Amino acid sequence: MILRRLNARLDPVNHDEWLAHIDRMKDMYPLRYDKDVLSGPYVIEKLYEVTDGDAVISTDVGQHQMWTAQYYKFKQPRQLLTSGGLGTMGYGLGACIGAKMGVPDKTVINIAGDGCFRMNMNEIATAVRYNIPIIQIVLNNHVLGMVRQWQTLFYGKRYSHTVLNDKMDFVKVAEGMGARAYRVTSKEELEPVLREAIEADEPVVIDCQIHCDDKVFPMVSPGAPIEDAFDANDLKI
Ligand SMILES: Cc1ncc(C[n+]2csc(CCOP(=O)(O)OP(=O)(O)O)c2C)c(N)n1
Ligand SMILES: [Mg+2]
Repeated sequence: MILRRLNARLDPVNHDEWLAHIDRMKDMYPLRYDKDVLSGPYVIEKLYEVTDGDAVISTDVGQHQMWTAQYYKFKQPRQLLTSGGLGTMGYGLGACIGAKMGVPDKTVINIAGDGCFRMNMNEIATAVRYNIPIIQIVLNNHVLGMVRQWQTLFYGKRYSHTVLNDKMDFVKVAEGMGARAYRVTSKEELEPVLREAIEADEPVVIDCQIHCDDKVFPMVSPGAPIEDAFDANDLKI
């Protein structure tokens, strides 16, 4: 368990001590992911790189939201628009369009999962109608990944209502609404597509195909205290 053995002797009001502690923790438990394949963390890190960390980012709710918070190193207040623990699937695209209206000179991007994008993707038509050049990235794992992760780890892999195995083609749907659209299936394809999207003066949808069993760590078991956060090493998976 990550936190329990480290928190014990910290002075609750000594901020320097806590910041040093956080640095120690980051050294001991760096965020890790498989660098060989296209993944949510890879997309977010590349996005950070090509936008110089200056984009305004909105998210929906799920694993993609956690990866965004973990891997995009936000520099300014109000640079991340997310519904946080309220968990409002479908929030991101409308927030993104609104943000772009507010800061038209900035690159404004919504990071959604495929489940969340299904909830309000019709708003791409709104962005096209008013020519609001937002970027919509869909981290498409073909599952309700956040719920699937729990079903995998705590519910014996009983995948109830979390597999989105329909024939949805987000590229065709986006093009049908008049947006420019790309599908990205490998790491190599990502960067040029991101650069084209940032240069484009029109709404863009990017469908990034990632694996259905990628997970977000660290996490906390149902009912457990935050001190019992664990990561993949604790599970030996
Ligand atoms: C309206 C609503 N329904 C259900 C949930 C529970 N929920 C939280 S995350 C999630 C999965 C989201 O799936 P997706 O958008 O594909 O994101 P992923 O976790 O795969 O990145 C669900 C169903 C919720 N937060 N809001
Ligand atoms: Mg998903």
